[in-house]
Amino acid sequence: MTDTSLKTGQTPSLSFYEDMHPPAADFRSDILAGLSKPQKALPPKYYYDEEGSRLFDAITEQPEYYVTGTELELLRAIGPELAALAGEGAVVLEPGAGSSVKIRTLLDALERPAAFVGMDISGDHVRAACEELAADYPELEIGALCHDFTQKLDVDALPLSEKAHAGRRVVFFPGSTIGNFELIDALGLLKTLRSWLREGDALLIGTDMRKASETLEAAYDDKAGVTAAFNLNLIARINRELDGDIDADGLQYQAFWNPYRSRVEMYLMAVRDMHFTVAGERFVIRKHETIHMENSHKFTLDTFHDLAAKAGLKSRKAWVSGREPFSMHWLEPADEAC
Ligand code: AVJ
Repeated sequence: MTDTSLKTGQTPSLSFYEDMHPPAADFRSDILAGLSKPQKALPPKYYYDEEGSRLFDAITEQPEYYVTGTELELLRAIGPELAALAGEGAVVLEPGAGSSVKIRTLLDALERPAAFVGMDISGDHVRAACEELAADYPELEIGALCHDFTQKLDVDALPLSEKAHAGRRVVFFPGSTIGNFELIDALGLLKTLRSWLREGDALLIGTDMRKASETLEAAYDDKAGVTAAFNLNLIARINRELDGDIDADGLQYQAFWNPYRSRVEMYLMAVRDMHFTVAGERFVIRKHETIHMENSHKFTLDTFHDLAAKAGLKSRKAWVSGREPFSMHWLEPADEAC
């Protein structure tokens, strides 16, 4: 993209970068707490070190993992409708700003968006991602926020231009990330996102849908073993960073569809009794005992709308992919909402 407004050699810069100093995650105490539970469990947010992020990108390229490709295809297909709903000069906010291909698809679809605000718990990550975006979208006001969901956010107070503040806010939350939260926490997160919206603003959110168990179990346990490697990478990270000696060869990855809770549950199961040490603490895992790694909830249009309604959000429009069912929702604040 050419841009005549920039002097040669000048790097396109962000309109703002603000570090809200989210509470630092404590890898050591979170892992020790998880391994000490009666049902061992590890927080999925720790998957994403450098190797973990690389492995996740590789997951999205596996033929069985339909999620990313399906969502992107759907997003492209509904672009004109999104443009009509958002109107001209919209402000897009993306919490957990990650896959730049999705945000670019949205920005390209909209009619002269006024601003983009990326937010992430990692300041370095969100700053780099937004700077890259700024290089390609010189017309757009772009801000980066180091922030997490547990922190209050006053969108009115962000240092955006008057024009941007006047545009419709579109909070973009793709990837079915909402599905990784326990339902009670998903509800809390939806309430938080709802609190950023004024009347007429919207939450554009992607949610994966219920489908055949074979399809789901294959998507979360690909033949090439990338999802298994993604899970075992967290064990390697624990061994490396917390001076652990867990024998990864004694752990077997398993994904299963739990229709009663409408979610894929991911586990590492011990194939034999194992004693191990992490950060100086001793643990035992018995043969067939599991470490719960992650959940990925799947919705129907109705179950997701019911959840959204509890958060004070009503559905204006929903789209379902023609391939594997995956949905995008345009939600607006309900009048009677909190
Ligand atoms: C984080 C929602 C994109 O649940 O589909 C994929 C995470 N874990 N394979 C999902 C994941 C294993 C993924 N998302």
